[in-house]
Amino acid sequence: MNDPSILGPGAVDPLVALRPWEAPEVTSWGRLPMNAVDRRSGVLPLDGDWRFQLLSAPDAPVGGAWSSAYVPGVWTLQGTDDLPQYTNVRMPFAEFPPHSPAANPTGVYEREADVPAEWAGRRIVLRVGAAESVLLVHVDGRPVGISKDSHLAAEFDLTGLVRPGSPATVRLTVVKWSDASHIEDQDQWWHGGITRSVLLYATDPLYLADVTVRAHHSGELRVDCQVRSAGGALPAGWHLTGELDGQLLVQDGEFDRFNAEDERVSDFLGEARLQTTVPEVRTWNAETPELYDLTVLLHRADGTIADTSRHRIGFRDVEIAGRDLLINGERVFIRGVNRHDFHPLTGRTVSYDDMRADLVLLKRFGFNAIRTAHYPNDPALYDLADELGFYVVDEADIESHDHAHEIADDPRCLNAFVDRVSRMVLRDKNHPSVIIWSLGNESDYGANHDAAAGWVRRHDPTRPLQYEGAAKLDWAATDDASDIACPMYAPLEDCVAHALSGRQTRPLIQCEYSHAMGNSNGTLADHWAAIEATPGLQGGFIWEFWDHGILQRVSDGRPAGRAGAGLYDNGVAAPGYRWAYGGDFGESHHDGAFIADGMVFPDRTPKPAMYEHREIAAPVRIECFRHEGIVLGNHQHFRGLDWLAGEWRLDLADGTTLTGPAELPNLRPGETAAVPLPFEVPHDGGEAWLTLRVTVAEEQPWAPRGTEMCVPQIRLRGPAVAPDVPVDRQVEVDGEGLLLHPLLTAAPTLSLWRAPTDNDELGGMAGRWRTWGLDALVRKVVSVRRNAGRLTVEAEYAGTTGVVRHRQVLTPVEGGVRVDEEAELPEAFDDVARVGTVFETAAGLDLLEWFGQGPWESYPDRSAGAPVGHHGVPVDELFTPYLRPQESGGRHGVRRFRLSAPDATGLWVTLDEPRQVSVTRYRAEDLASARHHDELVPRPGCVVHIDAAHRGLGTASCGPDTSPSYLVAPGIHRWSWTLRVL
Ligand code: IPT
Repeated sequence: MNDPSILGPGAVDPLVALRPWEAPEVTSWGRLPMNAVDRRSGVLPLDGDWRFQLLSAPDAPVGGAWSSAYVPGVWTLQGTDDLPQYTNVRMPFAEFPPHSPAANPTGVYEREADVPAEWAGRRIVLRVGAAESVLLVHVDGRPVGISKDSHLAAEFDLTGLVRPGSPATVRLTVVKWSDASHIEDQDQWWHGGITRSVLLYATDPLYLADVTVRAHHSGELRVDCQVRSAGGALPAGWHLTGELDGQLLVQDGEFDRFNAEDERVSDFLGEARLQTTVPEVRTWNAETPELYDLTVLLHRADGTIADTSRHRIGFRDVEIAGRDLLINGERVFIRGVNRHDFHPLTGRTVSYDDMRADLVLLKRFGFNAIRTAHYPNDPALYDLADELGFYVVDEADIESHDHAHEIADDPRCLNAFVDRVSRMVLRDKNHPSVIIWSLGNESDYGANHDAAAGWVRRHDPTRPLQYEGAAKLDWAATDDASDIACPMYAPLEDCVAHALSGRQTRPLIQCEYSHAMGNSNGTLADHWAAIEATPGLQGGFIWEFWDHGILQRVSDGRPAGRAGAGLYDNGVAAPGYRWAYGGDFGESHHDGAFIADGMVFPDRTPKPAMYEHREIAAPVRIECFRHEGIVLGNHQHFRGLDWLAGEWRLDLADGTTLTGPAELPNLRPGETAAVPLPFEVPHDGGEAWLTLRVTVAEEQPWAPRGTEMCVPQIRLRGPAVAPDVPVDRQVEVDGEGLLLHPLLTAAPTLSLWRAPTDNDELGGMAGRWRTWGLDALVRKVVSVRRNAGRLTVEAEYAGTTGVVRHRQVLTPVEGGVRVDEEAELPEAFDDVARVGTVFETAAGLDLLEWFGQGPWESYPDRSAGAPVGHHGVPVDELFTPYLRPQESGGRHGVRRFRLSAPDATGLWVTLDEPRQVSVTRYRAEDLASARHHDELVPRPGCVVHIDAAHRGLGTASCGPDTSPSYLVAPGIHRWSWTLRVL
């Protein structure tokens, strides 16, 4: 980056000469200390188009040809040839730490900043919101500073370097690969650029240097304010005041001076306190996030204001008592999710509105906690978490996954560890939402962690600290860098056993669990049943919120970037576009679709697993049905039920639905009460289900009135059996014993396979199925026997390592044909995807109506969120467009269904008992052979699966498989169904 135009001929740039990209000891140079003073007003924003050039290496010469790049943004999504790359654990380059590759894309950003004339005499500061991974700063050709730590801001004092009233040339050089990349080895896309806003601000030379708020749920408030003077003593009469929701706070005592009281020391660093006790304080918690406005004012002797910092604060306490994590003395459940800063068009640059939309969605789906995986998130995220109500585990930007062992104990990285953790704490300490600090992710455990832990425990004793890498060595240890046992993907049985062992010493809250890759999150409800029933277990953080698909043009493989706005809907990219995952940008070194493992699609459309979570987190639940009525319970920690409204719905098997208003009793948290039903339950009508539809009654900052919060349900009556009446008619079959039917284009045959889910593939099941030949069973008819109107077809389905005997008995019944089936699986097929029937229908049957669980997709081990009822969904909307096509669209517990054309013709199927059913436009092999959704060609008719048994989904792509009760056993399976024409 030797640039004679600004440095003079032959000059060597000292920032480049230092080669800071291969110097782990150098975490910064010239960078100001991190602090929590609010600098949102009176700033000069420098966002927008900057002159830009991409060098091949940080020491390559800067040329004369400039293009432009938008700030904030990553250049990898802005038309350069340096494209995004996805790797998980392994580094994208071969060099060992602290080295980086010689080919090292380096972005040079430059623009003029018009420093306001009225800033004369003031202290002028440049803030770069975030840059990855090394930032070099020059102003008017002069070196100003260096910063690493890609997800926190870097500030530099430009006073004396720039002239108010004149433009200054700001150059920001961003080196993509460095020693720091080795400790930013998170499971996400690699990008390069400036990802958060750049601005200038000015202060009085005597200014607020930091503000530390301690607000307890007792109402006690202490605000410690540091004041610094950049070149003078504190003049007499200068003082602090504060305002708390309009109430005046006055400075308590004199300034404590931190630096020498020696006349030769010309600057001043001191601290003073504001304090008060708020009577009848409204405390902060994630359910009722009460905030107070606090303004800290630094006054000159004449009372004029020299500096101001505004905060929204919450009165709350976090403590660990025994093995319980308490918020304001309450043991709360942590219903968390891991969230990255992500956007499908702009990468790691996220807008305030996008972050707000993330959090609003999470609130509506019952989440109350976020782990900022795996770095400090955009500052606005914490403001939103304070306001909307989330418990935040704030995580430092440290993940050295590929070289974890060397780095955790490498003294050259000691500074980086302490720097990254302490800067996060200094920035975020005043947020009531932040309840736990995290030392980072997947970085082994070494002395560098203990150093950082020591710093945090000294600086902020008001919050616990967690680090998975420390606690995993012994969940019961009491002397490591973690106050919480926070495993990842631990088997549920191990968590329960630990809690029951008598050895537990600290809360157990999984930092990652229930890996949401593709069609996943099996057994989530079982987890929560155990968590709620087991003292010592308090919840966890689902991995993760986002599918990080980048919107990509299919024609040339380029990222759509900001021009892609609006080119997606309902989780699906517009024609000509797709959601890119690892490998789609031509990378030879990548980890494929492992980047698509979220609860929402890249456009934030919720996946069906979100509804599962919503129900598991239901604030109000039906406990049981007793003579006196339905017993309801309040499952919140702090709130009554007054903000909610309810409506009863009764679904009878005969299709009758009754509704009526529900009076929700104003229960305190943990209370239950019986409530009457507004209608009589009819005495007959077979199966009967009662559902309470709970909605928001009082508008919430995150939900308008009427937003559905949960649909708890209870079965009031079991099914009544209505036998089919055999009739005297013939059933038609072809020469192979396959049913002939005018509406079926493929006759019902046996199916044991599904398009492998990501869990099936990565958990090894799909490989076994292929070895067994389940994806290409060869059917051979053995016998066709007719007995009166009834036809018995015996067949064998041969895989490569076993044969399945199958019998179909076809009986003409009133209105149609009854199909009784039996399949006998050899012992060798001890874990198949499904045992059931598949057939295909003629085109035109586009609406599915069913009585069973819905309306969302559900599977045997993920069916808590889909209530039983009468549902209707167009066939095209039944399918969930997981980024890598796979088994999708299933509905659990289906008792009967109709598949009809707009003129109401079609077919009608009743099942012997609640079964797993799917109706899509795709055969399993169509799905299994596609890499992306846009490659799928919908069939005109429907592919219908009716399963006697369907394997659970589990989470084996990263973590435990489904539990044994959701596996499909070998041996004999029987099922029957009746097909009628409408
Ligand atoms: C774990 C990581 O912490 C997380 O970043 C993500 O990679 C997740 O798994 C899987 O998607 S690490 C894993 C090897 C246990």
